[in-house]
Amino acid sequence: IKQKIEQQINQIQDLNDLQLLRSSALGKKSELQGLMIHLKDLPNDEKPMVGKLINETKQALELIFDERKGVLEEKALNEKLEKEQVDVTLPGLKLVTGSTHLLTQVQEDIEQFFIGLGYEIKDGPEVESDHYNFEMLNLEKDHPARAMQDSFYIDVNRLLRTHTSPVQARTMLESEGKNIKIICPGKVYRRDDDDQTHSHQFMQIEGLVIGESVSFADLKGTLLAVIRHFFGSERTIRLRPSYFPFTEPSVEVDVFSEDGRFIEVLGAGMVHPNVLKMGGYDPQKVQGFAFGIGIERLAILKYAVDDIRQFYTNDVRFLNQFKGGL
Ligand code: FA5
Repeated sequence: IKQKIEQQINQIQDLNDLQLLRSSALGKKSELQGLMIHLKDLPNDEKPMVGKLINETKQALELIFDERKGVLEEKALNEKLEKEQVDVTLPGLKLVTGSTHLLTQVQEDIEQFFIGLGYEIKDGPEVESDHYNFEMLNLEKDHPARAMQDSFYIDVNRLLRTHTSPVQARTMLESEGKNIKIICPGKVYRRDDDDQTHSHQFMQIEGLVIGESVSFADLKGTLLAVIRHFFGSERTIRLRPSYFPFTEPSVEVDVFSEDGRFIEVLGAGMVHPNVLKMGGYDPQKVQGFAFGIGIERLAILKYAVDDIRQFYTNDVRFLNQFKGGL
């Protein structure tokens, strides 16, 4: 019996098969166990000897099973190691990662600048009411200046906001007469014809400061500081008088481009007394300044981008140039 089983053991190549053989060779229904049962039929003087022989055979087989198990386990481990071997000299796969869009980088840079000056960041709805987008900013229904910002209306009273300035009105009402120092970045929409510097959808960063003795000099200093921060002190810039119904006086800032012309980057001014009043502030007691910066225009001027549409066409060859951050 021992020889027969030993032969079978040595032929087995698989750990599962070995386990099966072990139960059939040594288990309850095995030949050896059958002999044990028949022990009682033997003459008394033969019983101890035969019993001993059966037990010794069992023990010897256990050992052989264990040994074979060890051999097979080692073989399995080696095969596994062989299969999982890593060739560190193979060329790697190139991982293509995304990155922050240039416009977001510019937005975050300007945000950080204003956070450093103690401004809070606000948010406002892109679908806005006519009331906030125009009326609260001193542009009644038939005001001719509404034509300055041709709009996408959704119904009679709602439109895609044409600028981030409605957030001024919302913040004033929320603040209930307290001092204000906020910026609000976001998307805006206009029925402008797309060209190199105009898009029907673009981004602005609104700013609003209200408090006692806020002056035009503060506005000028703030605008100069943010423009110098972004473009450096070498860049030629121009402050030019302008007109907005919600500020008086009003100005615009132009930055000199690489191709030799001034491009307008922002509108600003001292908050109009009517706007302060509608927002719940007394123009006799407090003053305010506000500005609206075009984010695309900043990026165009700093990186000599030749066409605003480059920002929206998602050509990775364009986007990859700005992967490393500002
Ligand atoms: C306004 O939108 C005013 N709300 C700005 C303002 C805020 C004035 C607070 C006073 C106080 P304007 O239409 O000029 O103004 O737009 C502001 C800036 O947005 C422009 O200087 C320009 O940088 C950018 N901009 C305007 N139209 C477009 C366009 N179609 N495509 C890309 N950028 C634009």
